Amino acid sequence: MRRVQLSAWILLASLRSVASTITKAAKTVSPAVLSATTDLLDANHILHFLGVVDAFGHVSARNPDNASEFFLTFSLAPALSTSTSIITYEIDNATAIDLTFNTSVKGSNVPSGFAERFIHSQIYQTFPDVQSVVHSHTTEVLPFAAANIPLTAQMHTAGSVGTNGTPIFDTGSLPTSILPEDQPHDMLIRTAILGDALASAFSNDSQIVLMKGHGMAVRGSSVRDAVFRAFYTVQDAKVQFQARMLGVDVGLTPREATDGANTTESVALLGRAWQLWQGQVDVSDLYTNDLRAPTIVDKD
Ligand SMILES: *[C@@H]1O[C@H](CO)[C@@H](O)[C@H](O)[C@H]1NC(C)=O
Ligand SMILES: *[C@@H]1O[C@H](CO)[C@@H](O)[C@H](O)[C@H]1NC(C)=O
Ligand SMILES: *[C@@H]1O[C@H](CO)[C@@H](O)[C@H](O)[C@H]1NC(C)=O
Ligand SMILES: *[C@@H]1O[C@H](CO)[C@@H](O)[C@H](O)[C@H]1NC(C)=O
Ligand SMILES: CC(=O)N[C@H]1CO[C@H](CO)[C@@H](O)[C@@H]1O
Repeated sequence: MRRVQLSAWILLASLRSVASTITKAAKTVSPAVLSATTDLLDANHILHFLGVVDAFGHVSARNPDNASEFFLTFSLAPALSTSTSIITYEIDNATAIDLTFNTSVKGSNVPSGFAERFIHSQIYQTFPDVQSVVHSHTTEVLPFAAANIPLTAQMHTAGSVGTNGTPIFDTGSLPTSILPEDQPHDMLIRTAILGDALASAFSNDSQIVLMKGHGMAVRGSSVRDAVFRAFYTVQDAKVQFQARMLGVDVGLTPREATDGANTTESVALLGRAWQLWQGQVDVSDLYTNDLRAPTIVDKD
């Protein structure tokens, strides 16, 4: 009885503190920005929970109120991000404007960003329809780029992988006009010019580009969509690898891939996945989304 009272009290106190933080944060941005940044924090945590990112990798969202800007955390492990980590960037040359939830911190006072923020800026610049971008180093996709075997859609949840084969981007084959000799050859996308080269590797058939020796870049029509595509690209790589071991590499037809993506990336099915993933990150103390209340409350 005493324990029940105590834990109910702790629950109430923590809900109250989450609620007061949410109210404070909500007042400083529009409802559309609050919704996008809430999903962005969840995306950071969910991609880690699902093993798509580790200490490295990142996810961003285009500003729904201003298509010339995007949101991306400063340089830290995605699992550890909170609202105070989010920076508003100008797409033009991935320039930091301010901290999204404390706009008094501006320009050079903003904590330093990811060296590879140009992956995000240049994909947004090249594709006006893209609302979210994921970059990860997920090991399951790496053998395909190494072996020069493109991924193809193997299942309906991975229709966005496409059927012509994902493009494979290789910084090793870029001319010196794009990657000069005096810049690091560490495969990182450190400049807008390199970001443009990566963005131009995308094909109309696939939402994914494999990055040789490095990872992948994923485009999405929303934050939830980009997370869904990134996770199922990794699942697809596992299935394709195993299918090859069985001596086949059949995959879906173009019609099956297109219709499969249309069905599984619908708001209803994305919502079902998102609800599960939110519940999973909510029961781990590692992740804090201070922009929303927890989905699962203690039944004690
Ligand atoms: C949209 O963002 C750009 C880049 O930060 C900025 O120059 C412009 O003033 C913004 N537009 C509005 C209407 O706030
Ligand atoms: C773009 O940003 C980079 C790094 O932030 C900076 O070194 C470079 O001078 C900028 N380029 C332009 C054209 O503003
Ligand atoms: C915003 O940042 C400034 C400078 O770091 C700090 O003094 C202030 O307390 C912050 N405001 C909020 C609401 O966190
Ligand atoms: C896509 O799915 C929606 C339902 O989510 C359906 O109404 C629509 O006809 C589908 N479009 C295509 C091209 O299959
Ligand atoms: C790479 C890519 O996605 N290219 C184009 C695909 O087709 C549309 C038009 O339907 C273009 O806007 C894209 O840029």
